[in-house]
Amino acid sequence: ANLSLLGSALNKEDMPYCPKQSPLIGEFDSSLGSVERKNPLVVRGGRYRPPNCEARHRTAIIIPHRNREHHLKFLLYYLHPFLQRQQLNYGIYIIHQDGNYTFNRAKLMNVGFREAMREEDWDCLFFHDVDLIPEDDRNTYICDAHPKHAAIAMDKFGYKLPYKMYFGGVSALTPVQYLKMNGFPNNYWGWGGEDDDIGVRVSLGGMLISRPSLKVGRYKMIKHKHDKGNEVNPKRFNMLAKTRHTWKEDGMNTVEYEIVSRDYQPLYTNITVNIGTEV
Ligand code: BGN
Repeated sequence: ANLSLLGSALNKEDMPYCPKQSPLIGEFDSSLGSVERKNPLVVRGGRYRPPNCEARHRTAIIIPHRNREHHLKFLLYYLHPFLQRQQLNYGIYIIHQDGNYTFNRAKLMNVGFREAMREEDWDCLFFHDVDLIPEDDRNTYICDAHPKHAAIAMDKFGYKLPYKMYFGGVSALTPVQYLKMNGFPNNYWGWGGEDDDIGVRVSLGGMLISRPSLKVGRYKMIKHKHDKGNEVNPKRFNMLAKTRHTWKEDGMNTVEYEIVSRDYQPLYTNITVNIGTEV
């Protein structure tokens, strides 16, 4: 044993110096082409199923999006291998808001729900911000008995929940849970409040919030400036105060939109939608 130790020590000293310039620099490449090459089992539309076993879970990832291509590339770079390590049957949907009118995250989620369920009998939907990267493989992208808030520990909040009712960032619901709370609100235009409304709907629908542990539900947020076209919504306080009266009249049962295009990219299904404007 001593001899072999000695041998390996000698070997180490025998090794040549690494080149002055590492040839590996530049290998980190989050371009879509490179992510495609790294994930050869992902098929058209950003779909995957484990090659050697029948997946126990079918999860759709719904990502509302506009003008954040740079974030999207990073998310796909991390998310595809992450989901494959979890042996899921999954699909990634990017719901792209057409035009320049104020962004509406929650309504885009409603669109994503309907359009994804039209294609496949998903048993769980993950509603995912484009700028959040999961840090822990044990944060499994499957649904629970209650609506799940997955992004419990984000770096921008010091890896803690910012407040008890916080439901933003990444959440997961089964189709039954989603419809029980009439989906998400359609009339939060601009930044803020819609996630709190969704949190209130969970309890109005007679459900609880389930969460992973602080250790596991960790996310890194890609830093960015405030988006143009997603101005802070000054009506959010008033709207939030009325959720208990409005949730049954506004949600999945009233969502109206027009699909502009649907194309099956190698790494995701891209749905561009006209969701109209505030009335
Ligand atoms: C809250 C926002 C959320 C946002 C979190 C974290 C509101 C409603 C007014 C009570 N809620 O304050 O939408 O996700 O901060 O940034 O603005």
